[in-house]
Amino acid sequence: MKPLDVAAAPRTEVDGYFLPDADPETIKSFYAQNGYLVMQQAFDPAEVKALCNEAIEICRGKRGAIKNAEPLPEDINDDEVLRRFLCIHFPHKCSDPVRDTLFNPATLKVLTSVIGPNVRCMQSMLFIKSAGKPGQAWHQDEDYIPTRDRSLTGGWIALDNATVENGCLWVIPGSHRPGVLWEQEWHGDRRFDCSEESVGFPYNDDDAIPVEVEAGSVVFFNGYLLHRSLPNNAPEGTYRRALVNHFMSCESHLAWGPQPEGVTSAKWDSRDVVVVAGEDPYSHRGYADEHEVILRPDGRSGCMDWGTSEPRVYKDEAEVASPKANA
Ligand SMILES: O=C(O)CCC(=O)C(=O)O
Repeated sequence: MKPLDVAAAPRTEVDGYFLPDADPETIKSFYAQNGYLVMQQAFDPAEVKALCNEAIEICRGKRGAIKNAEPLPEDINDDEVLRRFLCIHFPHKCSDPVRDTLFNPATLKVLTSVIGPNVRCMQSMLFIKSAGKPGQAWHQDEDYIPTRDRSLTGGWIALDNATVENGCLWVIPGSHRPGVLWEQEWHGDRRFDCSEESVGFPYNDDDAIPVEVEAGSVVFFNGYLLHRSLPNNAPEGTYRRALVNHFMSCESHLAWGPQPEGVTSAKWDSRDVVVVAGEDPYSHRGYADEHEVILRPDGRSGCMDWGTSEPRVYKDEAEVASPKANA
């Protein structure tokens, strides 16, 4: 694929790149086959700028405390603030401008085409990824957010032009189709953050394509699609910011988050959700507030296994600890 030429954006000739007036059936059919698509110009430059400014307010704690974030000195500038954060989960729960992105018209058009008329959001993630920050190894989002009907869909809003150099998303087109959740293991690779890596799948890096996009585009991807991002190797002082919202059908249960006591897995349905389109057949169950706005570890101060809390060691740390064993 030709590298992103920002001056020539939007892309009109490249498969999988659409504009908001696209035919919903064409969107649906490309997505069913490939497991991803790009909706260009979903957000205009003023909206993108406002979201970047809001990201600073969130990081500064102006929208409420961020769990696991260290207190910030009062006198540091915006760049110093942003460089301290890689990814904040659930910003839609503290910020109205972030929550408003869930209702973006171009986004709803794609979601109702690829999921169905009734759609809810359960998660958002604000990636800052300043120069030098790691990416996330190969994974499938349903590893983390299990839907019953495989309707999980990420909507990755580019807040900067996302390029190979600054760590755009990479996807393996069609890798969602087998419907298999591949095993995951610790990678020990400094290019990536603390999340585990999917292994044992029948594709290799040559099957992957970079999804370079202009700021304001949204990359949509299926919860079974293998995807990853590499570190931001662009010059110091630059960012690859993205706001990712996760959606699913309202019909599916969502066994995610803290399992309520006395509720079987079959009946477990997290109600910490926002209905963004259509109707929720379970609205009589009410809605909850379970998840906190939280900073995700980026690996700088170590990683641990989310299940066992055992420490995870990067390969270079292991080499320092036992240089002879690795000689
Ligand atoms: O933006 C990134 O670097 C990774 C995002 C991602 O993998 C995801 O949203 O699932």
